[in-house]
Amino acid sequence: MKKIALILAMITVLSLAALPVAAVETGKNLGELVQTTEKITIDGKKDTIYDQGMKFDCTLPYDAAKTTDTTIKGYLLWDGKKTFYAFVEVKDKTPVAWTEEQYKKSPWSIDSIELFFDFNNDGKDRDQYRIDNGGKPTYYDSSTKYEGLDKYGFDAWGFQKTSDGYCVEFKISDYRNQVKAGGHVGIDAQINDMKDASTRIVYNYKSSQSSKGTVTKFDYIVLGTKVVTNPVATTKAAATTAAKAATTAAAKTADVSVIVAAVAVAALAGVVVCKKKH
Ligand SMILES: [Ca+2]
Ligand SMILES: [Ca+2]
Repeated sequence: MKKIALILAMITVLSLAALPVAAVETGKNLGELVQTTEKITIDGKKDTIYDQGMKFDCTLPYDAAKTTDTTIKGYLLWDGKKTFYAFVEVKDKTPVAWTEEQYKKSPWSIDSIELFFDFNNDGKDRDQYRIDNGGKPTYYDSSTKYEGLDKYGFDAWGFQKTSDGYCVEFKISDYRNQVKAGGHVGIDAQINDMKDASTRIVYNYKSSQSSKGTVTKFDYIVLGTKVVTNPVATTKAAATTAAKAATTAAAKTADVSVIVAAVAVAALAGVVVCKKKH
């Protein structure tokens, strides 16, 4: 019996050794990222399609002793080829004025949002994209880049101030490693929330790995094949036409069921019109 157990153990070891070496990966699967071919305008305003994208937050304090009530709502999509779109709405109760001096010296010490990508999720290279509350983009690898950002995949950026904060929008492409459906991309996000010109509070994406910008701890998204599109808008004119046609049909037949249907259609049209006005 002992011999049989030993042989079985040896077979197990041999079959494990024969398995292909899995690619080195970090983090936890955050789910599939949906794709879209809808036109997205990079202007700091939220395109409707973002509602169907992956949502992300920044609710993990980098330093538990330093907390903030600044919050974000983030949305992420990709185009099925090579480009990622992100829109982030920031509610910042402590806006600190943008200055050229700070921008040149320490652009992370300005109210701003950062996105981190590891395009092939190998835990080696980290791409860090930032848009600040002056609407200025910067990129960081081992030093801050202010110009020629498209060389680092930062294709376009958008910004707008709002009554209670600001919004930023990123268009980022896979300049470093080619991405494709089914591929894994490591991600993180960060708020730099200034309380005054020199006090910075940092929050990161609340992920299980708590990477806080450390590439080896990024969680990852799976680039999905599901395509999302904007819902087809029902126009007021179309609804009115449908209601009229139904009413005419009802008048001709004097059929009670058709009249009921016509009333229902008219009511529906009213609902549609009300919804459109919101
Ligand atoms: Ca937009
Ligand atoms: Ca602030």
